[in-house]
Amino acid sequence: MKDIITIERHFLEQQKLYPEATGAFTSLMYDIALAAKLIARETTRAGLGGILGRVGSTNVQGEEQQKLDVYADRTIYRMLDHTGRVCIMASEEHEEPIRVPEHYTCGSYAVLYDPLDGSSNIDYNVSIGTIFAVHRMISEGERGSIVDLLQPGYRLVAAGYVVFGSSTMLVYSAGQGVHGFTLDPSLGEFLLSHPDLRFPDKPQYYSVNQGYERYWTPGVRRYVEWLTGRDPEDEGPGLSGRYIGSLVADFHRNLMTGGIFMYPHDRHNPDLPHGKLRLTYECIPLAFIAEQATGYASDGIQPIRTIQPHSLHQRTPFYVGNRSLVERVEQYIKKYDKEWAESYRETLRVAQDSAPELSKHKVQTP
Ligand code: FDP
Repeated sequence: MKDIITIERHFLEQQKLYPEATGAFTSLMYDIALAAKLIARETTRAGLGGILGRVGSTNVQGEEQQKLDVYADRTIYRMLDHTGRVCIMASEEHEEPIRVPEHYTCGSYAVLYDPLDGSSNIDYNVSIGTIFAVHRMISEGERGSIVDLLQPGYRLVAAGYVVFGSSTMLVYSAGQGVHGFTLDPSLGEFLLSHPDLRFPDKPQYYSVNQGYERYWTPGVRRYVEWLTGRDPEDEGPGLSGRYIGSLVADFHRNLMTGGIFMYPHDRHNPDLPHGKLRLTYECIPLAFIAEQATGYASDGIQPIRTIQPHSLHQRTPFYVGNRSLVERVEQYIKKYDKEWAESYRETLRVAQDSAPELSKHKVQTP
């Protein structure tokens, strides 16, 4: 019989690699896995339980919240708030950082999460996901602060996502490669199904909302022409397109097949000149996983991992996938979108400089 490795066994084996470990991190990962199981139970029952549909409130991004978003958000919070392992949290569904209640002790980790990404797909039975990021506390004091949450990606301790699809998978990295676990519903256990995941060398797919093509800057447009074999000067890889419109699902498929996911800056929405995706909740954790799996993530001009976030809900252009494909888009933007790149760089610099609470803790990029 093949050796069955439960997620618990895997975490405990990983812990042995760090003789100084207290076990707090291992337990935190296990808490997150338990939250994932609870959310999976609700997502699979959603159609039956009448849980689908909109709650009616709107979140800080101006998006309508749906019942499963609320459930996922509360579940993750409740699994983490009382454990003594976390000092502060932030969720894509809340404008402000989430404090650990005063009557619970705080631990040394700051956790950010997007409880249910791709939520516009919920009503249509399309895959959705949860994304999480774990930082070590760096602020003074005991109960954590925004500074702990606004750390650049290269300081991450761990990150992961759960994809609720034809099966539920939890994929994570704590800096020792990327490992995927599939939930066996009959056992209620995540079992190691995809150890040491890496982007295949030969990519198959590109994922972008092509409906916005008319708003793209020349660099992005020419890059996609190259990707799809339409550049007369350079044949390119001629990739096939796949876009679910659910970041976790698109990212996951590309990790398994090789490819690139992109949500570029565009010019059609003055409120979102830097794209739609959130740096802290979505892009930093997926960038960490991508790099652990031999890939790369960029905002078009620099690695996502080196960006100092200036606010919790900051948006960023996002390109992630096989390293060679992402580096190539940086070259196109450098060559054809100079003006955009300069103004973007300047906006970022100004925003970072005007985040006073960060100045004391500003860290050098590696
Ligand atoms: P959603 O709005 O459904 O939550 O981050 C938000 C996100 O989904 C991503 O999961 C997805 O990749 C993207 O937005 C889809 O946006 P478009 O509909 O603009 O393509």
